[in-house]
Amino acid sequence: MAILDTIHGPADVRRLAKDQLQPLADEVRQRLIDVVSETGGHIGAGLGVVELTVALLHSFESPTDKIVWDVGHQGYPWKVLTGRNVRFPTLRQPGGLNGFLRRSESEHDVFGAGHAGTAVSAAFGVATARDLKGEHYQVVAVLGDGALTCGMSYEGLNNAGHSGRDIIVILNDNGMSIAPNVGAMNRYLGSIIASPFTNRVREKVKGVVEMSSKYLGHGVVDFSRKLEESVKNMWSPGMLFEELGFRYFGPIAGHDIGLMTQTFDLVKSLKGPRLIHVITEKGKGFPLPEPDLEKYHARQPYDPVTGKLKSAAGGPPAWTKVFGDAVTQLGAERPELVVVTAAMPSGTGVNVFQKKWPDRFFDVGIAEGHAVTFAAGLATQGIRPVCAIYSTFLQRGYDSIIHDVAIQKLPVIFCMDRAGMVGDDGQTHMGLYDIAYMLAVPNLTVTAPRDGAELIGLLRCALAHDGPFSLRYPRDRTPTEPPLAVEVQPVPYGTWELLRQGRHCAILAVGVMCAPAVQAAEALASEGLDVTVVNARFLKPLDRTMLEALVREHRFLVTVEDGCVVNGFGAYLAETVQTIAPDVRVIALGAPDRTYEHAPRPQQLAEVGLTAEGIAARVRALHAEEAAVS
Ligand SMILES: Cc1ncc(C[n+]2csc(CCOP(=O)(O)OP(=O)(O)O)c2C)c(N)n1
Repeated sequence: MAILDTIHGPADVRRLAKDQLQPLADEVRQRLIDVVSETGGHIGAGLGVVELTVALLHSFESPTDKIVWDVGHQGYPWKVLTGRNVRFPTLRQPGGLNGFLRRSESEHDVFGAGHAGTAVSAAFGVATARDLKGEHYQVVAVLGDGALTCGMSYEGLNNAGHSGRDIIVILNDNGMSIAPNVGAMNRYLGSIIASPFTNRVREKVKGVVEMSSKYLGHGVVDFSRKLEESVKNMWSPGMLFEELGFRYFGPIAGHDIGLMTQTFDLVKSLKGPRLIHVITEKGKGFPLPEPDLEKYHARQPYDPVTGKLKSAAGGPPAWTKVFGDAVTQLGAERPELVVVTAAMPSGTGVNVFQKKWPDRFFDVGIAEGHAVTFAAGLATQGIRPVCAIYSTFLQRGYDSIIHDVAIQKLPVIFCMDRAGMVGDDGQTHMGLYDIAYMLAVPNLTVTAPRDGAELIGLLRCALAHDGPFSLRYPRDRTPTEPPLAVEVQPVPYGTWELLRQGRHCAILAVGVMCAPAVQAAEALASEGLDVTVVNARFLKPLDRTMLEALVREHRFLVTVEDGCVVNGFGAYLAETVQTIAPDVRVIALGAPDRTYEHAPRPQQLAEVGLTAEGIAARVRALHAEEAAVS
């Protein structure tokens, strides 16, 4: 790592001779492959932008110039080259570097992210602030072609393009979202790249760049005039962006550092909104004999030489797999069942359904709001859509859930993966908020299964129910091997399950919190404390019959949920209990009101006491308090 060892920040990249830039990129690529082989992480996107990152740091002056990356999952080379190389092996480790970019980590991380489609809006905000304050620097948004399936990216382009402000957008086009990219824009970008005209233009770009270096020596005015003429010739391929108010440059080869630095130097001397289209290869240089583009995206630890995954731990299947298999099996029984996903076919497990029922499967792109309203439209015509979207990303679809689905009581089923503590993706991906936001939606049934069999039973219940319905489950393995869908009966609508009868207090556990709640009760029983445990699988509606029995027989109820405690299930239950049994206390255990750092999920749960020991400790203390009062 001869050159990389001398790089402590962007200034060190800028002082390198041009012929040192590609060797530096090669070292950065190897560094990524080596470190991520130990830590796991989003390797594919980072490998694709190594040269782009070097070129950006060479042509622009971060942190004076502001580079805003979309998502931030491609930010590993950026971290390595902006002073975080020594700490890079701490990536995604507790207390170490985050897997995305964040303001608190470095002055070079202008805008934190994790969700897609925010870069243009954020960069335009920065550019507007610069102008309001009369300052002078470049603002650059870097986004992938996947981000061009996000409505928000167009809202930003529409606003920025019209404003005429100085802003540069770099479109990093690798043809991939996580899965192969989808949609008309994807086809449009593909047609730009494929057209013979574009190939002529590409040659022209080279010509202009070469000419610019010559003219730069002779005077800027002359240069600008000639440049303007030549640049006009390059405009046609990106007509659509031009119509939006951007000057389009490209497409250019995104692994050619020389061409990129020359193009960036040239484009930054111009004014107004400009868009540079670079073509890159996701996962470039990753050592796998068989390219498997989707699997490059995020990877568990692997062998750095062969790229093969290190052996995974055995045990019951992941919730994602149980759901994917179940919805596919149910698809055979229900021809009207379709699946909608927002760019996450394998992440949500529905790639199994996609293979079996391609005509009943819809990947709509990174467009969660659209996914939900599209599903609502399907539901108006008797189709039964299942929306498979991560808890954190469904936040984007909230208005559609209320306005399009719930008010019209349409039978859309929401299956929220990655609900609860999310593990090493960290704060931007936390699935802690869905219980709170879903409980507030009128007409919506809110549920959480405690194991794979119950997930299937709840899906059956959802399909039999004429109205919106949601299920949530975490990024984890299920507690037990699930049965086949044909072997499972629907869960009776609106019912809880009594897991253990006691008398001192009752624990109402949500979904995966049932197992630690039962363990806690068993531990407490050995101390003489007799605790009831209820599987509160319907968070809404509440099982009023069982609730009335519980408040008759217990002095306090403890709710346990893998979600934010603010406005969670405990708060919802307390609102009812205070009207039917004002003397009964409700104590809510969940994630306190703060953000959570990346760490393994068990560690995150332990931190907030959502373990058997944590629950037992709280119940023991509450019981002692109660005993002291009475
Ligand atoms: C709102 C939202 N939905 C889904 C995701 C999951 N996700 C992370 S990266 C990604 C693909 C992004 O594709 P692109 O912008 O082309 O970047 P690339 O990975 O190709 O570099 C997706 C779907 C997300 N981050 N945010």
